[in-house]
Amino acid sequence: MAAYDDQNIFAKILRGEIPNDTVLETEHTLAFRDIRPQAPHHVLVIPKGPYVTYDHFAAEASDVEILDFTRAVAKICADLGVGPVNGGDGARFISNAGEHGVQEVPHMHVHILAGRPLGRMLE
Ligand code: D5M
Repeated sequence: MAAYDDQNIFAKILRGEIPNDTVLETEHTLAFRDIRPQAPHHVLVIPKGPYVTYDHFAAEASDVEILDFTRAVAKICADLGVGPVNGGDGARFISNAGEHGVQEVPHMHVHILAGRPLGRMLE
């Protein structure tokens, strides 16, 4: 596992050094709109802690951080009206990790994409 690089762009957003279009902020989680949206709704959800990838977060974050993160995802889907559990049309959740996952920003994040049919990703 590569060490966490606190100069990555999401770390700068968390420190308030770079502006962001916040959708939701909780004690342990921040969500903001992606700067290069691939769908009408494209939100990035990040833990505030220094985790590089999804598996790093899942292995090392506290139960409280993980619950806060997952409930933030649920709230964003509900607020956007896209979560099928609330009658929405659906969404896709993606977390790119590492070199083969083509992760650009080395701070754990989940993309929420919604607002249009997204097509099949896996055959
Ligand atoms: O993708 C990282 C994502 O982060 C990519 O969709 C662009 C987005 N990005 C990069 N810089 C910013 C800022 N400053 N605000 C909002 N969104 C940003 P991945 O390949 O999953 O690492």
